[in-house]
Amino acid sequence: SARPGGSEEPAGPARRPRMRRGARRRGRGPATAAAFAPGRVNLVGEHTDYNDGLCLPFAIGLGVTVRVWPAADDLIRVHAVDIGSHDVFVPAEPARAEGWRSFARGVVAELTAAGYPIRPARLSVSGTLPRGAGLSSSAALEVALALALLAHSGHGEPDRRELAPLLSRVENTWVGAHTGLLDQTASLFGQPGHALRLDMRVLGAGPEATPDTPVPPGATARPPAGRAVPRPPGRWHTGSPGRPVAGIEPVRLDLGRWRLVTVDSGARHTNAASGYNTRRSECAHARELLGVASLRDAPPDAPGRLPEPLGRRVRHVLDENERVNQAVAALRAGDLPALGRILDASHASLRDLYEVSVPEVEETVARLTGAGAAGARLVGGGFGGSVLALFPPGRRPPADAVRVGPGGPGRLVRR
Ligand code: GAF
Repeated sequence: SARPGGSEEPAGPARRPRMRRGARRRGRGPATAAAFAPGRVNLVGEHTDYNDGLCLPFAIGLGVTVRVWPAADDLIRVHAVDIGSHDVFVPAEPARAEGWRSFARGVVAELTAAGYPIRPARLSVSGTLPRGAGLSSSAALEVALALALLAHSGHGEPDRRELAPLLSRVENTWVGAHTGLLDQTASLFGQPGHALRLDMRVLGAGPEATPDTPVPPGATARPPAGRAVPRPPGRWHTGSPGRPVAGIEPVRLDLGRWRLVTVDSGARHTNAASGYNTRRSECAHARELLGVASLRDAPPDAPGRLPEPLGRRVRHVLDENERVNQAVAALRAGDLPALGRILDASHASLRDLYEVSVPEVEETVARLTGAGAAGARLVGGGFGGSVLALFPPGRRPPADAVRVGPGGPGRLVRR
């Protein structure tokens, strides 16, 4: 979600979609690298990623662009163009910082710790994603930073399976949001024309890979050694369509004359400061009481064996995994009315069982349903952000709706 890190995070507002060309030219000469990374919409499968579960996101056309120039000194200087803010730090040892500054510092620190030292640089960050609107502006920022900085520092195309958990550690260790891998995976692996059915157990994004609880300052969280992640043989896939990746199943998203739109509820949120981390701890507590390593293994009668609210939380996770499979079946059958009903059911569950909705989101859902949406639900971590809605032919979405469709993955772009 467009989330952790707070209101200052440097992806630009949606209403100013154009990049500022001045930043590119301001006497700096050609950039040595530039990368674009998209935000995402999750069709269904919310709060399942950190429970070893299933998700169905697609990367969207809006995103974040990072440009890099050589430095004249030993420092990294970041210009967040859209908010007119700056940061300066030492690449070998970034100190902690608040708000949007934690992202670049965290990405540089985690890449360095993983064996990819980052050269001094001047960076500009700009974008088209609304911040804090549930469309994953944070992950887009992390992915664009990583791709641009790796290219600038001569490391070439990374193993993207390695990159997703690394960037999730930035959220966890530097930003303080104990998120899973949904957003980074969507931004790194998006495929035009497709949603991605993600099996987080195979991708290794479960409770072990991304910690439930705060990581001590200065420590770098590592996935446990020896965790078996099935990997396809051969050189790593760079996000180009058609290359198989274990745990990622592209599902054709053919909407015909139907439309998917998002509407910003106007309620800003950050995962670090919302109830997100509490939900995650509740799932950890439920696992403990049930004696299972992950909620993917929870038996169907598990909700009834737990005290509330844990029973409701687990009921949501189990049903939501099931809804991902139902949505895949509906898409394959071209049954868009069924997809609409699945969106509604997911929203009801997020509101009543997982309890992550807020009044502004409820008003937005009601407005979209009133306008004729076949289904509408909050998207991302909740506690604010955007609502996703599916409109049948002949029904007009409200004026503030933004049409969304599946785009490509984060990538190096022309400088
Ligand atoms: C946020 C998190 F970043 C994701 O990891 C995921 O948990 C999502 O909320 C809820 O599905 O976007």
